[in-house]
Amino acid sequence: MTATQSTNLKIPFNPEFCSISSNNELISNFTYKNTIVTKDSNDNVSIKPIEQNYKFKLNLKVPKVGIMLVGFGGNNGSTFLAATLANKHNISFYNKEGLQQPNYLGSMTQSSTIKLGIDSKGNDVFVPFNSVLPLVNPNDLVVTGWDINSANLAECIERSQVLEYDLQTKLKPLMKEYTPLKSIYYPDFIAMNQYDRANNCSNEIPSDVQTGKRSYDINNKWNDVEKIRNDIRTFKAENQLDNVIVLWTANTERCVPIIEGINDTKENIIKAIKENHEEIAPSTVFAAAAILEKTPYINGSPQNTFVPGLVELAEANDSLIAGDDFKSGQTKIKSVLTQYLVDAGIKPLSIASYNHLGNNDGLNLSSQRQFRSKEISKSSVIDDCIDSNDILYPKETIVEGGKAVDHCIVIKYMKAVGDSKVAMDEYYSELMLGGHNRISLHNVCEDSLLATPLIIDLVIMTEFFSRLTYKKVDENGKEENVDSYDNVYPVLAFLSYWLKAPLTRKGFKPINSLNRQRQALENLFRLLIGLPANDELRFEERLL
Ligand code: NAI
Ligand code: DG6
Repeated sequence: MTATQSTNLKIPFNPEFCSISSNNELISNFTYKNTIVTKDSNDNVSIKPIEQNYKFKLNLKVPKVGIMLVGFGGNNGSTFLAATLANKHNISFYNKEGLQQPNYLGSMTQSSTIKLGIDSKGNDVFVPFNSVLPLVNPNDLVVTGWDINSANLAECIERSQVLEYDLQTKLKPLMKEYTPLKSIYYPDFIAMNQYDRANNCSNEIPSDVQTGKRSYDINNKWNDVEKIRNDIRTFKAENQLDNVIVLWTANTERCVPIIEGINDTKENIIKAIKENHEEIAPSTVFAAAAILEKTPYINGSPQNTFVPGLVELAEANDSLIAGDDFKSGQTKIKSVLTQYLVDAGIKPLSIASYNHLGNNDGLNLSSQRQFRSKEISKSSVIDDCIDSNDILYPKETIVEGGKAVDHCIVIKYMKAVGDSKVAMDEYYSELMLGGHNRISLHNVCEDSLLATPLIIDLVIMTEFFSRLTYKKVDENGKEENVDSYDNVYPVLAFLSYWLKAPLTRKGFKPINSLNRQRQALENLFRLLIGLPANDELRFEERLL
């Protein structure tokens, strides 16, 4: 089978399991197989294989997509716009090594490959990730966003000190045309050291004539939701967009307590917004507005925006959400390294993670309550790995509330290093017969250049999931819903690869291990073109 000209598929699909509908949709049949494992009180294991047939439908038409970044003028927000413009306009630039071409290194969708199969000699054949199924090209994204600070985006790239000087100079004429939309500022949620930035807020009250001090209305929160909803609708209409995605890359907020009657159900959270409850944060306002507009909302920061009431609201509105906290440098390595150690049967005893950074994110995190949000999300990333091995970590040896691994997170603000965050980690593990292994890492994470490609991937994959629908089919081939397909479940746990503390469906534990997260994405793409899940058996080589 070859890719036909009537579709925009570059890679052929397997016609045994797939077909193209008259509406240019890829229809794929797949049998999902798993095993139910039970253990009795004597630890005897029994297994029961299970199967479920599914029919997937993917709209192959790539829509025109807009992205609205909350925190547009920050290091990530401005680097995101810069990257898409530099690539779109093919802006090359000089650094001390010579002429550089724009690229999307660090973006899995743009710069990585998937194993498709083998050649006639049995050797692996890889194809670009973004060639398997039609995905939005990041160059085509229409970009805007909100910021509490009014600097235009040319000023922002200068302030953030992320990009090479020559690239900044070449981008500035394009970037000065972008000015952030007014945002919402409730001072209690981000560090007080951000107060001076807040000069672009729709909830600002005219300043005190005597002190000149700015103040903000925190008692009109439903009005704030309506303002954000209106911004989304206006952006969509003015740019004739098919889809808009809202992504929070603003300062880390403090976490909110989960309070019965306030943020525990969809009805209560709407009521709490309308009653201006003090635990309604700006990120709650943005998320609620996006969900009510049925606009996907992604949380790139660690605060617990997705309280149960907001998740319920997303479920009720069938609106996609994903979070929390971009998984960029230190944490990505941690999830890979810990998995290596534990899967090798080596027992990590302690992980000490220190960082210092000198950007505005670091300044905000120098405040205890905002640091605490980050500490929680950074701490959770080894949980599934530890849970997976009860030879190393027998459940009965972990005292209630205790931790299997001593894991500490330290973040310090050091202005001098700017966006070049320094991450130092020590992994101390137990080896055979009382031996010990100490691995020390010194990792300079150019923070925004690592995080921005993740934003690109999150947006592109969220758009992809908004085109994917499915239905169940019984063993006799009878479809669950004859006339319709369902949207994927609103909490997009498929995006866990890019997130430190993946939000999951209630009752399910998150998957943190990077390889498992990536495998899920690869296999989903494969099944949609009618290929089996990848395995590494290589019988061509290993069996005669
Ligand atoms: P930044 O401090 O440079 O940018 C944040 C921007 O948000 C600022 O321009 C600020 O004025 C704005 N802001 C604050 N409150 C706002 C509100 N209510 N509405 C609109 N704008 C608001 O920070 P950076 O480096 O861009 O990071 C952004 C977020 O992403 C932080 O929460 C950070 O913890 C998170 N993050 C960053 C990673 C990275 O590697 N850069 C990785 C993981 C998460
Ligand atoms: C200090 O850790 C600042 C943070 O915002 C991080 O830079 C960010 O969360 C990225 O962390 P990591 O662990 O994924 O590199």
